[in-house]
Amino acid sequence: MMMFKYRALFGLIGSFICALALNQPSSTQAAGNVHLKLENGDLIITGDNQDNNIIVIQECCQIVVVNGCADTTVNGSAGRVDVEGVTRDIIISTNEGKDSVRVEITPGVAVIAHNLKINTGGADDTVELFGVTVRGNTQIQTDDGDDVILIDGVQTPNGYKRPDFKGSFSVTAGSGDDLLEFHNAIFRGAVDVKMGSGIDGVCSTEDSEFAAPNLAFFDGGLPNGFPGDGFVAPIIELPHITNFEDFPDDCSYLGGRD
Ligand SMILES: [Ca+2]
Ligand SMILES: [Ca+2]
Ligand SMILES: [Ca+2]
Ligand SMILES: [Ca+2]
Repeated sequence: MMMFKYRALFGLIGSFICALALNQPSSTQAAGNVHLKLENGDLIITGDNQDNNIIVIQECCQIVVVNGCADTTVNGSAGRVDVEGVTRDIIISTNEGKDSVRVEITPGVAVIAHNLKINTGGADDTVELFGVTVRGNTQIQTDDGDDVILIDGVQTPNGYKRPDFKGSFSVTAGSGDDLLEFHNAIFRGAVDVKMGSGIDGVCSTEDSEFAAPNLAFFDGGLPNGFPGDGFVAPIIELPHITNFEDFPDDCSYLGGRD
């Protein structure tokens, strides 16, 4: 149940409201600094070893906005920085600390131009992708810690906007009890999800589309005994779902969470 409540609270786009990271105790303040660099059309966003909390918004054309949330600064200052000339990848590395990264786009006018790469490093991190369209490949890596990856569509003034991954899509969740929850997404290329060690969960409610189901791989990883990794409502036609032992009805039982 927690996941559904969470989505209802934060599934709004363009609000510039900074989310509290799901994994962080409410007493913990996000902090630290992220540094931005534009290199050959790639926007490179690099966090430090503190708990970074950012929202990255692909706006019209070649503009990407990076918002620092809570006490996280961007290039040393509070608030937002607009980067112009992002013609290729968005590459986010937040390093150690309990990081929270949300990526959105401005519906109707914006597409992430090329690849989206996110690496949140060790500790318990949260990654959210809301209503994004990625023209290239999407790579999410969360390393150690109990990480949460949430992907969903958003309501916009022009209707519902689904996440749309036009290239390949991969998740490497690493050790720890991780959760990947995705809804209403369109996966047009290969999908490679590796949840790693720990009691992990994958939650989908059969509302996503896979254009190439034979190229979609979901691997729960270790452990192989009870209770094992869980997958809620795996889409019937996906033939490559391995190392999942538990198929509960409700996402709230996944990822070692109650
Ligand atoms: Ca960090
Ligand atoms: Ca992590
Ligand atoms: Ca794991
Ligand atoms: Ca596992």
